[in-house]
Parts: sequence; C-alpha cells; structure tokens
Amino acid sequence: MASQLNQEFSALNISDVLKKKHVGIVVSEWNKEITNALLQGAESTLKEAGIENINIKWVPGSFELPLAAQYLLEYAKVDAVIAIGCLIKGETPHFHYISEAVTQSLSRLNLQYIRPVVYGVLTVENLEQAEERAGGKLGNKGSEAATVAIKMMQLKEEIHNNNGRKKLGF
Ligand code: RBF
Repeated sequence: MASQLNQEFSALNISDVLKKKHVGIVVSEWNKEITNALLQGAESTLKEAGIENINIKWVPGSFELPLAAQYLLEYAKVDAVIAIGCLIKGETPHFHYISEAVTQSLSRLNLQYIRPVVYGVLTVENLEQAEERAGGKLGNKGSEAATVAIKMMQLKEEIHNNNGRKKLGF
C-alpha cells in the first residue's frame, strides 16, 4: 500500500536544485535487518529524486543517532540529515528513555542547524510491527523519511528564493 507521502512525492518536480543537494543518513546497527531495509528505501527515494550525494554513517544504536547527525551537520557538507533506527519496546526496558532522548535531540538539531533532520526511527511493540513498516504492508518509513527531507529542502529553496523578490532588493 503506497503511503500518503509517497503518493505526494510522485507529484514533486525533479529539479536541478535537488541534484545539487547533499544528504546525510545516520543509521543504527541495532535491529540491522530492519534498519538496512529502511536505509535502502531512503536511498532509492533520494536517487529517484536525482540526489546522488548521499553520505551514509552507521552508528551502534539509536541513542547515538543525534550525535552522529550533529557530526555530519558540523563537519560535513549536508543540506539535510535522515536518522534511521528501530527501537523495539518488548526488547528494552530502556525503550521510553531512549526514544524520548533521541526524539528530543533530533528535534533540537533541526532548529539549531536550520536544516531538516528527519526522524526515521521506528518505535514499535515488536519485530512484526517493524517489518510491516520496513518494506512490508505499511510501506517503508525510510523512503517516507527521504520524501520528507526532499520536501523540506524544496520548501527552504522556495522561501529562501522568495519568488525572486529578494534579488530585486525589496
Ligand atoms: N538501540 C536501538 O536502536 N534499538 C533498540 O531496540 C535498543 N535496545 C536496547 C536495549 C538495551 C537494554 C540497551 C542497553 C541498549 C539498547 N539499544 C537499542 C542501544 C542504544 O541505542 C545505545 O546504542 C546504547 O545504549 C549505547 O549508548
């Protein structure tokens, strides 16, 4: 079943602007069969949009995603970062602590660096729910995260260029 975001994505223009964009992906090794499927989804969606500059960095677990994202934002050339992880509630009593820390920290990076840092972290009850969202019947949330990154980069271009008015000096 195609997700709403992916349906919208088909209507997006593949522009020259997007081809020049650099996107970072930070991805967690925990539940690697899931995160790898999410990564494949994200990568192929970016490539379909014409984005070839993709910098992928693996981290040990979801808790490490915000710092790795910050490394990319600070030390590499990236216009957006996608964070991919999979937290399974049944497997960790730390679930709430880790998911809250990751969510808050990634959220903060968006505003700190004024660039999209997209949340592609599954927070699910069990492995079955994760599989459904990593290329199963509920789509691929990695692909959706890539669509969000593309949309936000386009939004920035649109507002930044301000329909040409800025160039006229008004
Ligand atoms: N990281 C994940 O990405 N997903 C998990 O489901 C997950 N479960 C964990 C369960 C326990 C008990 C611990 C200690 C860590 C877990 N982690 C998980 C790893 C965590 O994100 C981080 O890599 C480590 O805590 C080291 O900072």
